[in-house]
Amino acid sequence: MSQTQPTPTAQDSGSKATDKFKNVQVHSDTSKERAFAIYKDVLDALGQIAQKHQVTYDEYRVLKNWLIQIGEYGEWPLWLDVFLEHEIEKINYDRHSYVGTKGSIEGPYYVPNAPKLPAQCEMPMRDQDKAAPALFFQGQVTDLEGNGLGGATVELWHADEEGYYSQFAPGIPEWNLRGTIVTDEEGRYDVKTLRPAPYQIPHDGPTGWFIESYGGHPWRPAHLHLMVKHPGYREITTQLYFKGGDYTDNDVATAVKPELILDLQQESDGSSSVTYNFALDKES
Ligand code: MBD
Ligand code: FE
Repeated sequence: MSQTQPTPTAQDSGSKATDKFKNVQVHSDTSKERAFAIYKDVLDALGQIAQKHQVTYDEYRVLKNWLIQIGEYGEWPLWLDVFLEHEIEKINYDRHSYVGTKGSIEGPYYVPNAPKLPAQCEMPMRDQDKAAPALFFQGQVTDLEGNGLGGATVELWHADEEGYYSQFAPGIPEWNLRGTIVTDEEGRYDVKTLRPAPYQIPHDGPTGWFIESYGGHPWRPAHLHLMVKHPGYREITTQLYFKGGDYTDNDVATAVKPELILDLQQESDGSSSVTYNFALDKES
């Protein structure tokens, strides 16, 4: 018998993402001059947009209401990471001359300090997750010359076969499909997980109303989230996608890069396997 779980809602996942974010200390040493310059440009741009489109009072009140709702639903982490984070990621990548593995957005559902797993491992999962098609994901973390980085950590997190992330939907074990894989002496890892499905961002709240209002869709392509770290090297936050998968060329979050698309080898038993290596730039 399957157990009845409370249905996950946008409000539920949103407020969890907001609560988690509020627990992180955030700080920026932005000068007053720089803050003023940015605020002024934001306000000027908003004013110009209002002028250009001759925004009505009804539209202004709808905007005000929507801003209030997105806060009350806790959906600022969701909306910002879906619609703005990719620009911030690009700016901060292009500012350097990185040549290692490409990054992508973190999204709202990262949780630090996932339990450590050995280089060869299976992701923590429930029996129902084991019924989904398995994905054997292996590779090596190296420096730019290809030398293996032993003891590097590969934090992996992704949605289950129903599209839910542990700690952001009810009834899922805390660290389900989350782990910190520690590479072996040669920097290698070899992990068994499940192949995630295309993912609908929560769309029964204000982020969904926003998308509906312009006739868009709330889908992201199936993806794995990763954070790769080794002392002395640039940390990489990235995502991996699947060649030929739905929405790979039409991601609501605009976070797909060609270098991050996996070409899976399909096995006869329905499982698939792939090798992906991470090359880390030296910390500058
Ligand atoms: C996700 O899983 C995600 O990766 C992003 C960027 C936004 C919402 C949900
Ligand atoms: Fe995600």
